Amino acid sequence: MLNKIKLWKKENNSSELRDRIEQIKKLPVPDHVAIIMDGNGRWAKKRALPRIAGHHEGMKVVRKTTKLANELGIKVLTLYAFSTENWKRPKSEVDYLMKLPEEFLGTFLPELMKENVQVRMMGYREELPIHTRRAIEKAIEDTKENDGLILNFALNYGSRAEIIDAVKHILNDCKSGILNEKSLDEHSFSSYLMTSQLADPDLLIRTSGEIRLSNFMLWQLAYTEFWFTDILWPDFKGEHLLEAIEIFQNRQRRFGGI
Ligand code: V0D
Repeated sequence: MLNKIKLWKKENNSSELRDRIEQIKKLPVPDHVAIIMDGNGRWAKKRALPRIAGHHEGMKVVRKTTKLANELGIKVLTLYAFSTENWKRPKSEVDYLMKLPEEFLGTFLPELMKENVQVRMMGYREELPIHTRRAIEKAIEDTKENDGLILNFALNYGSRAEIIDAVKHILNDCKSGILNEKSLDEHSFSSYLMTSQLADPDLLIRTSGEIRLSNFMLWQLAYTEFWFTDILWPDFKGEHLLEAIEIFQNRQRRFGGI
């Protein structure tokens, strides 16, 4: 009996979610959603589990979020998985984190292929362990012809370093005559960033209650709508993504109405 009620509840919830998805799809959906996936360590601590248990649970949420984003017609999902600051964490935690891309892709790459998802990465690849880098580069190669959602992992990424590198590259191109100083503007500057082929994010989500950017996409977020939530990343569910998008759509509507 209890099982029957649970099953009914589950089906009822998912049909409720489907209705909500259909409503959302009637209005413009953000093309590019970026997420700072914070709160994995805190989620684990609350349950007296090691931090890595939170990271592992967070990985499963990446899969579900990707699936829903694809279903909603979002074109790009950028996920902040590892910052250039995260190397300061205990070596054992970093070693575990660096195994997650392989585990994720080992489990979900066939599913991503079936869903036509294209995997990309932005960040400093050279500093990643070779096993991590190989797994990611294989996934990028295997999915490069897919024309559905772009799943863009920010991994060993830092925005200030990205901007400095762009400036250095620009100075070099000016010196060698590839670029004319007078033609440098916001548009041409953007083409030197790691996001050169991507539109700027329309919506930024940060979980776990911190209200800051933490060196994430400083240039690209200039006009982005922000949505912050206290929900910890491993607890982030489809309903939360839908809530963020509904709020985004309401803000757009008010903005358009003026
Ligand atoms: C831990 C929450 C998927 C944030 C999500 C190395 C912290 C789970 C990936 C992943 C991490 C990265 C690249 C790729 C495929 C999957 C991932 C890291 C951390 C940092 F091509 N989850 N995930 N990478 N966590």
